[in-house]
This record gives sequence, structure tokens and C-alpha cells, in this order.
Amino acid sequence: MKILIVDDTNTDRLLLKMYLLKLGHQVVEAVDGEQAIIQYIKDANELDLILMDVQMPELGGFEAVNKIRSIQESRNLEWVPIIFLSASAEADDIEEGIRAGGDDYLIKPIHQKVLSAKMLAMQRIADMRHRLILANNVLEAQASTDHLTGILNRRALETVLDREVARSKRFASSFSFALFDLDHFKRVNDEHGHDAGDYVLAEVVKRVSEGLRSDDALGRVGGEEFGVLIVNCVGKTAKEACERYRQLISEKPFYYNDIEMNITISVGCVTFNVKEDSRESIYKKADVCLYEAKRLGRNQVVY
Ligand code: GH3
Ligand code: MG
Ligand code: MG
Ligand code: MG
Repeated sequence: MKILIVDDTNTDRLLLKMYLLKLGHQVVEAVDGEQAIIQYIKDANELDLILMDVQMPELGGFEAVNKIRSIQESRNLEWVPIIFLSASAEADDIEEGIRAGGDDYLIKPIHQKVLSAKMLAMQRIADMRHRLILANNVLEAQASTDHLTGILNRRALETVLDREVARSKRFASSFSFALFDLDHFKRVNDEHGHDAGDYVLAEVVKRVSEGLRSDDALGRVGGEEFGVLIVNCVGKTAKEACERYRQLISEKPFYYNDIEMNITISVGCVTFNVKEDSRESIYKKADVCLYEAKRLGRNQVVY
């Protein structure tokens, strides 16, 4: 475990540190409540436990924990279990500590055996938390991913777009957004089957991904329709980027079980106007351009 020890008395802190290191834990130290709060904010994601002295000058242990719990709430930081260490065995003190947000209370001097037993219990909690965090990360990744192609789904792309719109307004910088749709894709399914269609969708994503720069974002916004956030790129250059995507699809045929398929896409592209656009408006504008590209005969870019 990674454990934060908070104690103003050097000897207490060092002794505790020695015990914990011997038990195989990793230790970070703070000498008062203020420092503890700073450490917590910095390390909330990695800390498994905080051992908090109660009697400290300036900010005492109870107040420090109170603050840590409210910062945890307001900034949405990770919960970390906290155990108080105190010379006082008063029932009132124990109650106050737990009410302040502590999870346990040990009375100094702390017996080495008691400490190692407590660490065993805390290790179980830490393991459980790690499993929860992992499961949560997996769920979050799944919720933002399109399963067939592995790229962002519509919701996730909208989130990325919202972030870019906000960034753009803040820094008065711009970006471009493109929507593309496979041409006559229904025919692929009708002529070669749904599996061939699925294969083409995944391949299209692979090819277009090769044409993206690292900060660009590609998402699947519908069945055979995709959105691309093209960052730091406006006007003619954005149109050229779309032209590149189009060519990556049309330049060579797709092969699925010896079936050769020629696939094309139509692309609608717009540059974000910092003064008047919103996520909804550029989406709509890109859709109008895409529709125009279809109307003009498909396999082309309309900017
Ligand atoms: P257009 O050039 O006007 O876009 O013609 P289109 O045939 O591509 O458009 P239409 O909207 O008529 O048909 C889209 C097709 O995309 C119909 C649908 O079955 C297919 N499709 C949508 N999602 C998937 C998918 O996940 N897998 C497969 N294989 N096909 C899909
Ligand atoms: Mg003290
Ligand atoms: Mg289509
Ligand atoms: Mg479509």
C-alpha cells in the first residue's frame, strides 16, 4: 500500500515509517495538517491509506480530515481510508474523529502487532478499491466505445466536441468538423451480406484512422456515418484533410473472402466559427454539406 503518515513529532513519524516499510508498504510523510491536505490532493489516486496524528499545532488532525473529506466531495477526488493516531483514549475524542471523517482510531503508543493487523484489514480494503476502480474504468471505456469499430461512439464524440468548442471559445482558436457517410452502403449488405458490411465498416475506420493526426478524434455517429474532429486545422487545409480521407477509401478496393468491393464516401466539412457556432450548429452545417456531397453525385468532399 501507499500510505501517507501525518505527524508533527519526528520520532513518532520515523518509528511508524520504519514499521510500515518493514511490512513492505510505501510511505509518504507530512508534518502537519496543511501538508497532509496538499499531499492528499496531489496523490488521492494513488494513496491507499492515511495515518493521521490528532494533536498537531495549527491545523489539528480532526480539522485536517474534515477538510480532506470536503475537498474530496467538492473536487470529486478518490476516497482514501483514514486512521487517527492519538494518545487520548477518551470516548468523546474517538467519536469526534469518526464524525470528522476518519474510519478508525488507534491509541498511542501503538503496539506493533495491532498496527500490522490493522494494515492487513486496510490491505483488504485497498484491494477491493483497486478492483472497483478497474471495473469502473472498463465500464467507462465500454460506454464510450463503438463495439464494431473500436472508435468513439456518438455520445463520446459529442463530449470531445463539447470540450473542443469550449477550448475554442476560450482561446479564440478554431477547428474543423467533418461528417462522412458510406456511399450506397445498403448495396454492400444486399449483395455480399451483413458480415461483409461489418467488415467494410471496420476497414473504413482503419483506413481513415491512418489519415488522422494524434489529437484528431474519429467517432461513429450512426450506422454507416462517422464524425471527425479535426483540431488546429481550418479552411482549405481541413478540406484537404477530408480529401485525403476520401482517397484513403476510394484508392484501393476492399477484399472480404475473395469478394472485391469498391467503396466510396461522401464528406461534409465545416470550420467552427468561434463567434456564432455551437456544437449543434456545426453538426448541422456539416450534415448539410454531406447531403450536398450526396446530391452532387457522391464520392466527394463539400466544404
Ligand atoms: P447513400 O449513398 O445515400 O448513403 O446510400 P446508403 O445505401 O449508404 O444509405 P442508406 O441509408 O439507404 O443505407 C444505409 C445502410 O447501412 C443500411 C443499413 O443496413 C446499413 N448499416 C447500418 N449500420 C450497419 C452495421 O452496423 N452493419 C452493417 N453491415 N450495415 C449497416
Ligand atoms: Mg502530535
Ligand atoms: Mg450511406
Ligand atoms: Mg447514412
